[in-house]
Amino acid sequence: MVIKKPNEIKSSEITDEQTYLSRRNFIRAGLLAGTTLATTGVYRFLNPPPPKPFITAEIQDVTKPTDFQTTEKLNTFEEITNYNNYYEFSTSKTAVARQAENFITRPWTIEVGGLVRKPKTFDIEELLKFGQEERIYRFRCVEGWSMVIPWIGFSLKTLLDKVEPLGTAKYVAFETLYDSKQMQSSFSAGIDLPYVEGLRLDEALHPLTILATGLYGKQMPNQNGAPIRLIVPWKYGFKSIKSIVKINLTSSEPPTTWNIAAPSEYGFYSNVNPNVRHPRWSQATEKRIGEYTRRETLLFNGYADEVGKLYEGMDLKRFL
Ligand SMILES: Nc1nc2c(c(=O)[nH]1)N[C@H]1C(S)=C(S)[C@@H](COP(=O)(O)O)O[C@H]1N2
Ligand SMILES: [Mo]
Repeated sequence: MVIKKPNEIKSSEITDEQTYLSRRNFIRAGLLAGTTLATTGVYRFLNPPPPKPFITAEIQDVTKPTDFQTTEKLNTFEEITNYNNYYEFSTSKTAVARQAENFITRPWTIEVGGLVRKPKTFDIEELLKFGQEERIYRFRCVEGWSMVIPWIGFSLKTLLDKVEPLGTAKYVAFETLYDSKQMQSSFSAGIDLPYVEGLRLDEALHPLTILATGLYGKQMPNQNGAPIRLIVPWKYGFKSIKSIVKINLTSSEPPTTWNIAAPSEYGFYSNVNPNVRHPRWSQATEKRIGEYTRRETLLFNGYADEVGKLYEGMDLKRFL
């Protein structure tokens, strides 16, 4: 196990807690005194919970296609599973793992419908039998931090092909489970729940877009969106919706959680773009978790060769 030096923990906790506070302040400012939040932040910074191991089953028969690898250093399992955004469980990144520890993910189904020829409800056990591949992707949160994560999963296209989208289908809408017995309220989370997201159909069908069922060779840890979540590596992390129970094909652009929460700050597209500022901070650089200096953020998170074509003729400063 990696034991972090105390000063290492402190510097990252300070930066990240501040970013987290500033992201949430839009909605909380009027509800709670800033000092309450600041005190919580200081408390968490002085008392970071220890990383704990999460045991999930190995996934068998994972192939490793050469086109989806990277030579960049991977983030550790400990980093990936103890620094999370999953507001249904907690708005503190370091508390999500513990809060989601007992999340029940069996039985689990995804209902796929809307503008399709063959609507179908898929059982998770069936989805886990779709050819599982390792996909090592950069992952960039809109807050300005990033990781490199060895996901396991399959192309979303594999699933969409089975339901046969109609010609009128132009978008794909996704929904996370909302269970008030296992999750906190929308009020506590500060965002509307259930969490919803969406993609244009061509984005959803792109070979880089996956439904992830695990990471580091194991089934998906609860805090990372068990048992199955979306990964769209060229978009800000909030597009990568967790613990999906519904997929709906639609003719018009579906509503998305962070756009509903703060429409002037988060758009439908949310492609990683160093040249377009968030209204309250620059997106030109990012902090790779585990590194000490910030690095340059890449257009489309470094996937411009693969996905640039999807946005030809679109003004990226307008379609946020
Ligand atoms: N249902 C749901 N999905 C979610 C979120 C969330 O709060 N709820 N957070 C998003 C954000 S902001 C990020 S950065 C990623 C974080 O994924 P990770 O914890 O696996 O790194 O999940 C995204 N998907
Ligand atoms: Mo994020």
